Amino acid sequence: AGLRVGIVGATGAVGQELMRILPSRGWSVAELRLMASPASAGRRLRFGDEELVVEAAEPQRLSGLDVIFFSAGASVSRELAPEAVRRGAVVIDNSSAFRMEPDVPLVVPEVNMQDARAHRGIVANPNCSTIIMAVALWPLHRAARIRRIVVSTYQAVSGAGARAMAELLAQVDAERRGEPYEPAILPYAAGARHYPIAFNVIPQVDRFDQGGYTKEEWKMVHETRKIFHEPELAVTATTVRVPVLRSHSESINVELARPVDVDEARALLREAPGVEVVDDPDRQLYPMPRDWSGRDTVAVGRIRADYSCPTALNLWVVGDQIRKGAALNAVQIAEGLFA
Ligand code: 11C
Repeated sequence: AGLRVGIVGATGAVGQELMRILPSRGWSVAELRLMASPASAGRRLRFGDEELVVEAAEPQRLSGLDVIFFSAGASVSRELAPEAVRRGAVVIDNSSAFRMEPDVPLVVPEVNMQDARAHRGIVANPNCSTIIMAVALWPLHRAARIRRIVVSTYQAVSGAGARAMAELLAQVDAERRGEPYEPAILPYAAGARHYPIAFNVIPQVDRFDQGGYTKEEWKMVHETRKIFHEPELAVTATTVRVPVLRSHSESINVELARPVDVDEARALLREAPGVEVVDDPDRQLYPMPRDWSGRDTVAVGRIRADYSCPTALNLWVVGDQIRKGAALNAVQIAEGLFA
């Protein structure tokens, strides 16, 4: 018999991706229960040959399931994930609600799957920008210990959800028609100000937090330290939203404990699980978000010596934020637990 699976947030971008990924990876699903906000209850969604009705996420609907993927925001997870655990399910939580709780594992399977096995009901899925960076940097850390990471992101609107993707397309249409429009979602929906993302770049992802950094920037610092088991690791981030529909890109400068030349870095990354090297300047080959959408791996290119520092490298890293940055990573965690 297969697993009884729940998805809370089934109508969102990540929920929809989960529904595509599960059958494509050969999951045998005995039951799939789709849940979302009351506003989405009653919607019908296809899963393989079946049409399933979305139900409102409520405590009693969390019973009788083996694994529940939560992707409906931190407040829903805070309210319902502990309830799901009490009712016997393992929760893979895509929100930020529990990531930094000491007794909740924060897991990128290529890096620290062993942490997931010590769970007490909830396993947290990291932030998308963090996952993409962690997959690419872990092989370098294992081989030559990272001393410091300086990262700038180029994040697709998909990170802000399906509504932000629709907003970018609508703004491009309005711009072409020369019509006025009111931005409503980016940089973050609850914010006091919203800016156009069409033909623009917004140096703010999520709300501002301590020290003039955004929450997204702090997530890249704290989550990377937890996943790598390196509580003192030096990480500094600038996170930026760009008018790309899907897949995040990151420019990373990484300082190591010993010199690693470009050939060694390429070899380490080529052998690493979940990584693909696309790096041939002579043929103008490097990863781009358009090419990497829908793919499972994290791509690394533009691997260069940093001539300003003998132990540092520059990398360009691209990953599908909805897939490896969210839904696929969650599914891989579940596979590691239930295989
Ligand atoms: C973005 N990284 O691109 C964010 C979305 O903590 O799971 C994911 C937020 C999170 O806007």
